[in-house]
Amino acid sequence: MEAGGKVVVLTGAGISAESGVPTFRDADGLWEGHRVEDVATPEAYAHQPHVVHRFYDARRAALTTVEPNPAHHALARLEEVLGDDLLVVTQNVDDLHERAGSLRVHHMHGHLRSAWCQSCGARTVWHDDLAHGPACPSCGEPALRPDIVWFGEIPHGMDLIEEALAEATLFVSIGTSSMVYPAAGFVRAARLLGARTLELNLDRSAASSVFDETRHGPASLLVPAWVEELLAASRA
Ligand code: BV8
Repeated sequence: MEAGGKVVVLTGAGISAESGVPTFRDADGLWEGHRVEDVATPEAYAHQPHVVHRFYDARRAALTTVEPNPAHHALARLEEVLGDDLLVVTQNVDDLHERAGSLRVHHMHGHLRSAWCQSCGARTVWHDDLAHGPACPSCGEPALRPDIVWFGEIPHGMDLIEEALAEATLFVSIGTSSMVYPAAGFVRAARLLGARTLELNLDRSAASSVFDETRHGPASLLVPAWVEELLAASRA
């Protein structure tokens, strides 16, 4: 990567897999025993809020049992050097990038540790359960839902992401099956806009053929190696 280039990194569930956070599709289509459409859509929440809340309450509680892995730490190290020239766009709703020290992280699909009030719109940092209908700290209404972008809902910050892709000289996708849009389309946009593209994933994804380069292996090995390679090149 030439000096002064901007890097956009897209991460998916695969970067957190070695931390013990289950991925979506490695469990043959069932996700923690649920079909995605039964727990990750506004319709599911409208029809069976308790099932959806229990699904997210369990995942939010599980965050206390997992730690960032070397892949998260490597990206935080990269940010220490690149600063504003690095943006991590994550599809993940865990907080492992932040707990590894990354500051420039954009959660396009929301956060497990945030509650979104459907009465006043306030978003509140939230570590506990929501199924019992706690009052919104801002308006007092028992109208808190998981602050998650479900299927059929619009991801956060699409203009911010498109702007970052337009400025990127390098786009790196880590640990995603590239099955869900619009995230799965970012590599095509990045290529069209002139960036080099690299995929780091355990195995082939739906978009592997679109990347300039694809490396297969566990993120905890591939990501630190790639970061060291990039930093060595920028020092040369
Ligand atoms: C939208 C939050 C409009 C939930 C998530 C028909 C065709 C095409 C598209 C559509 C269609 N019908 C509907 C759509 C749109 C739909 C979509 O794409 N559906 C898919 C299923 C076809 N998308 C939407 O609805 C989105 N909204 O389109 O709005 C719009 C858009 C733009 C502008 C205006 C309007 C909203 C989608 C968001 C849904 N929410 N997450 C929650 O977490 O509870 S999606 C969820 O699944 C993730 O966030 C992620 O985005 C997605 C895919 O998951 P991955 O992260 O890739 O994980 P996965 O398990 O699939 O893969 C893991 C990978 O890691 C594997 O490749 C594996 O090999 C690898 N791996 C495993 N271990 C390791 C590893 N790699 C490295 N190391 C390891 N150790």
